[in-house]
Amino acid sequence: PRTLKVAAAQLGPIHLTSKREEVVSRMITLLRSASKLGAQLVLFPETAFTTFFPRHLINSQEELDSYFDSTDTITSAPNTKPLFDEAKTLGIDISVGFAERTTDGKGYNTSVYFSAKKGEIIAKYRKVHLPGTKEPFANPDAVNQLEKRYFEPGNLGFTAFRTPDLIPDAAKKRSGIKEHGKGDPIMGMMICNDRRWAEGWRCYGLQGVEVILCGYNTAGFAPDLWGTRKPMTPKEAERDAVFHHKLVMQGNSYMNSCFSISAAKAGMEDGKYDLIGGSCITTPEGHVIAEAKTKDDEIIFAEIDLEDCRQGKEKTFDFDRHRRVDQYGPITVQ
Ligand code: CDT
Repeated sequence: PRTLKVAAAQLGPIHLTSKREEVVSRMITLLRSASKLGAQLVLFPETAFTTFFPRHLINSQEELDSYFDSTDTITSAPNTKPLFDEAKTLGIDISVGFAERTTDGKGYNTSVYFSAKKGEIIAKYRKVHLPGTKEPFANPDAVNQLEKRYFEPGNLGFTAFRTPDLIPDAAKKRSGIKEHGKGDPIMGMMICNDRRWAEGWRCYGLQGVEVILCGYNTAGFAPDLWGTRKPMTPKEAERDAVFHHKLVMQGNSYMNSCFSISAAKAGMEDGKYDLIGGSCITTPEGHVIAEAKTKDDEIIFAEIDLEDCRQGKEKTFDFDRHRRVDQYGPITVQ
């Protein structure tokens, strides 16, 4: 077996007024709980260090900038470094989302993968599918999602990467996945809304992905944003939002024969904006094997065997034998 102990670190609400130090200290507490379970990899949510600020119209550049970080300094800045230091100390790889500001002033909704053994970021992903609008809705009670205002669409593609140092060499030799080389895990990151789009999953699937990592902030009730067949109460809408979250994680894991780990920022942020929970771990057969019980800080943990990806990759979804690309042209035409 190629066994991996993995966890999603769900975060409860973070507010506009929350202090970074407090958030990072909560994240470190979660990391320590995961460590006690033996976790080798912990996934944190989208924009994990702050409230989900794109719901607000922020006109002050200074305030807006306070929600952004640079990839160059995320592991060394005083208010984020302690998380990466702790990961290194505990020997746990982490993947974490944050709003990224580049040196030329562009904004991206980004997540990085930090290797504990290497002590550095080894992969970066920028969210491709940015939901919502550029301008706020006229309805003052609407929940806005101004990601198109604050972020550029991601430009790094869906690039799978190998994570070194997680699987013992002996187990790797027995892996037998010829086309995937030595047997180090093949991972891919996506962020929130991306999980609803089959195309990103398939791009990863085609690279032999074994574990998808997806952090999210998903509004439980946002009738101006969500398309629903009939009006729903906030409770019904939230139930539906959790259903659709799990539906896409389970369905796409199955169709691409991979595990998936999803981590929510959950609960009532900024006084009145409720985010769903539902962080979970799914198998290549599409089953949920671990799931959040709360909408607060919580570790969702599972021991997985990457060899379980083989059944699907070599049979039902053996792409080399069964895909029919000559029929798929419309997918990439505007
Ligand atoms: N953060 C994020 O991408 N949230 C979206 C909300 C949907 S807006 C229509 C999501 O897909 O969960």
